[in-house]
Amino acid sequence: MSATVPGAGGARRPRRLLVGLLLTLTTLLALLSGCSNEEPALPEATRTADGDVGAVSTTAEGVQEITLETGDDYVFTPATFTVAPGTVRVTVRNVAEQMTHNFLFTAGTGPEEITEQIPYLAPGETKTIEFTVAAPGDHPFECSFHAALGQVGTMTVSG
Ligand SMILES: [Cu+2]
Repeated sequence: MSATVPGAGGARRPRRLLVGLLLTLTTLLALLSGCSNEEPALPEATRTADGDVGAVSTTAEGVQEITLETGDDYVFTPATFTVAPGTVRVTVRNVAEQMTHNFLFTAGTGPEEITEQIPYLAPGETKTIEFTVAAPGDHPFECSFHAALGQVGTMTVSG
């Protein structure tokens, strides 16, 4: 009779240990996956963009213009901007001393296909593309060389 009491207590203790271990493992896994998820999504720009970077302006002909900047990092500045349906002229300036980038709209992600792109933007180069958008919504873009490192952005076309 009395032998079953310590027996039951002894069986409970390992189970508590196991639960504790599982909780620790779960917490560790959550921390680890949280880190690896956040790192590419929040790259830090190592430079300060000029005043003419990032603002959408409209020419007398109604063309919407914007200049993005990139450098020796994995960031477009700005990474997000909004235009209205119509003609858009995107200039990308690479102020890097070492890094080559490119600029293209991520295939199959936006509400319409934009095939205009800057396939290669060497350090110090500035290139411009022009295209027309009609479909409201988010049009994701990327530097395909560094998309996995978080060099992505979104052009939103307003409705
Ligand atoms: Cu890049």
